[in-house]
Amino acid sequence: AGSQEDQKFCLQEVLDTFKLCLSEKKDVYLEHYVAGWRGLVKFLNSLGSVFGFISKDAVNKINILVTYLHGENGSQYVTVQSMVKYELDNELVDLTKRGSHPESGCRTLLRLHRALRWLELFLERLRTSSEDSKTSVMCSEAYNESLSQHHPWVVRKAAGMAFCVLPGRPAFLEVMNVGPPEQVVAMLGEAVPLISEVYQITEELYAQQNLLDLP
Ligand code: 1PZ
Repeated sequence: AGSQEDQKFCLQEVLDTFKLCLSEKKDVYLEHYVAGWRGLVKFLNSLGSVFGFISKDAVNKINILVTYLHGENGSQYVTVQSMVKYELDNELVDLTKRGSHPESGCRTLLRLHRALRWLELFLERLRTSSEDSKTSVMCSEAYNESLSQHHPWVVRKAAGMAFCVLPGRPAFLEVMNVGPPEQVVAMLGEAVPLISEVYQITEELYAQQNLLDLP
């Protein structure tokens, strides 16, 4: 029963984990990347059970990556860069169609990576929006500009329905547990560039290795 408190989302926490993501050489630590996602899932769950099908998929992908990270080859999974190199060198990735490695770290992370772009676009809209803006509109605009391109019609339809029940902007900012709206906006001003940097670094790595369309 006490788990409700433990589950409480705090934007600061997510911001902190994304800050920890980048090494000095700008490698992305998988441990913190995954922790950032865990925080986001907590937030999603606090918005209600309509989002269950989304958070379930995210949790499933987080768990796949954590299993690699804590597995016998865990040392190869410390950063996204080392994961990509290890999996490619050892032919552990299905490159063109699904085969013997349907749950590679590379393809699993790619799904979260695409969702991170949605998050960046959405949070930037939220940050710059006026008090009476609709979160559902910001959310679906961000989705249509990013993640939706990778989703089949049924998923787009279900996502669109879920967006409709998002709380209004004031309630939404409240759930972030940061304080008054101005403070949330300030924190978003810090969070969005960080998320964007992590996204860009991963995007460039995947582009270089031709991994952006992994099945
Ligand atoms: C605040 C409102 C939250 C809206 C979240 C917007 C994203 C909508 C995504 C809908 C995903 C639906 C369920 C899963 C679909 C999967 O098919 C795909 C592809 O994976 P594959 O089938 O190839 O294994 N999964 C994804 O695209 C990953 C989606 C992760 C979404 C995480 C959202 C976290 C939200 C944080 C909120 C602040």
